[in-house]
Amino acid sequence: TSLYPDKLTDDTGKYVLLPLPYAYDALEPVIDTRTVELHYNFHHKPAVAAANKAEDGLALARETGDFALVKHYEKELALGLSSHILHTIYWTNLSIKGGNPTGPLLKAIEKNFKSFDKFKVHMAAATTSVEGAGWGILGYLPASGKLMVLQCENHQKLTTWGIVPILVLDVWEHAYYLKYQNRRPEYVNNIFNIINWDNVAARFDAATR
Ligand code: MN3
Repeated sequence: TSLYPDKLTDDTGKYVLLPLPYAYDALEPVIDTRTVELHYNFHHKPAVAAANKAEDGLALARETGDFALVKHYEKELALGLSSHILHTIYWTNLSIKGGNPTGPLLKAIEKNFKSFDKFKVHMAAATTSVEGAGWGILGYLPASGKLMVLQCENHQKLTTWGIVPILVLDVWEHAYYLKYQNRRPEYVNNIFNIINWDNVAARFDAATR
């Protein structure tokens, strides 16, 4: 894991779907096997294809000079690529081992949120109250040197340009509905038990290096 720990593209620049870092059932019982299987194959995977298709469409537009569909492809690219980036972080953010942050990441959380518990309440409240489908995001903004909690609607709205997301919690219904139905707060509360804080710390380390 180096500066940006996620491999989003292959050597030709095409976006690629990495294998999940664990088996479909590895997050049981917090996230059930079927949800992970559906989430990965029918939500993350098509986003990768959509991002590639959008880039192809834009390349063709540049070639032909016909930009009639430019708005369509720019929107598809923002949606597909943001989905690919966030899902790639989400999978690696999770591990059934769970735990708590330590070291420089813990220090930064305490500096920005007073305590880990206060951060957790803030992150859970922001994530639970995302309007519709979206994400709760902990990110680092190099320009201010601060960790921040963000809400993200869909995959691409309400972002803060330049922030480096280091912990992302998926609250699209596909991420929890089979097991939790409308009980989003229960899913959000339980997911804190399976955070891979070593992964979050590696991302924090890379972002602040
Ligand atoms: Mn999702």
